[in-house]
Amino acid sequence: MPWPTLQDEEVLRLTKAETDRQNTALQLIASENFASPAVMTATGSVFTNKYSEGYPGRRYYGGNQVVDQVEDLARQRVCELFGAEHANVQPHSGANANMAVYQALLEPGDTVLGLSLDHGGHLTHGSPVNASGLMYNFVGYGVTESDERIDLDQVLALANEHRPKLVVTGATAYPRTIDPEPFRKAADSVGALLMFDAAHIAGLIAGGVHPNPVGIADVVTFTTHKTMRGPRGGCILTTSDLAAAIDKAIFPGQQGGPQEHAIAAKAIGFAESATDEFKAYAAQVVANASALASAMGEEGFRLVSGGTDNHLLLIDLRPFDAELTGKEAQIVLDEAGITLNRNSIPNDPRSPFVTSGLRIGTPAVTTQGMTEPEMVEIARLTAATLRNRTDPSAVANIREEVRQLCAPFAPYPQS
Ligand code: DSN
Repeated sequence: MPWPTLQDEEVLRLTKAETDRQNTALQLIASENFASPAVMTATGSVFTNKYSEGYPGRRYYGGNQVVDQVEDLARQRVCELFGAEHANVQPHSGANANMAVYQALLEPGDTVLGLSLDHGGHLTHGSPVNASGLMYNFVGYGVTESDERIDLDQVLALANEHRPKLVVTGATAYPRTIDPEPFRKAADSVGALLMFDAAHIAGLIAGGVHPNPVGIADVVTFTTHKTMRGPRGGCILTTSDLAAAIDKAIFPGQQGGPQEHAIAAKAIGFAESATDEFKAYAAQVVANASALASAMGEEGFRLVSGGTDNHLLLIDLRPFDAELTGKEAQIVLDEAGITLNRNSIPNDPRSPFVTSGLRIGTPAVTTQGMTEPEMVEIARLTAATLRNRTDPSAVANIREEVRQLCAPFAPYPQS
């Protein structure tokens, strides 16, 4: 039977429009990046056609001789990259990875320590509206009022008071290095296991610019598409003794058929992350964030914790303009081609839907080749947009400046 000849003009038009948006605007969402053409080709490969429930050598369907090799390749590459004993590369997302870890290590109702969402954690670290918070008894720790860094004394005190079975660390909106060692100590002090959610910083760890929690935490989860710059998806690294329980919790516990096209792309992403070029990339991500933080400070913004050690900054808008909310800022910046997300700041008086903060990340702009001088420009354009937010023609002029800034750095110029 011939293939359908339909040219889906609507989807083609939308794909072109999205490519244009990505090529001509600033992508500053801290969890986003640009995947390489090789990674994107693998996600559109014939592996998309195959069902392969189970694991290499232990599948429920036939025809998995090649799929087994691609999944083994991905597992082997990521274990080498991080020095892990065992990897599960099947999680469709970071949320799935985290839920599988809980299923493997906990019973419903068990107590877990996690960083509160409103202090930079993640939905799956026990938010009451997420399955993690509904199924398990999460106790939240936070950042200190004085330096806005994770309150390690509080972590120890809460561990002692609540005797958790699992301590979770890792964040989505925390601009500082997370040292896994104090969390290991807190977990050990009460005989708990330790999970490190490295979703945001996996690429910084792979690139050697942040401490590697593998070998310190019992389980490390991460996503493959943020600083790692691979395809969308999740991954779990663990010790040999927890491997069987983790694998069982992913399949059949949380998921059915794995997405082998994504796993093929993960294998490519892991190989890309093992190169010297990626090490230089990871270092530049951090250097760019630091330059952007200094320039934003010069423009009158307050940086939560006073700066950044990683790929993101968290901005408190109130000293810049007490009336300006994160929501309003996000909307007008998007109009100017500066795409980022509003974010709660620690102890934010506004709701999570409105917020007093912005989260700004450098992984994507660094992939496209921008360096410190462009960070100064981004700070200037951001401040100018917010100062002129009630003047549509000023915002339109800034959109043109953004287009010019991005032109030499288009990530997908041939598309
Ligand atoms: N959506 C991700 C982020 O932006 O950090 C977390 O899952």
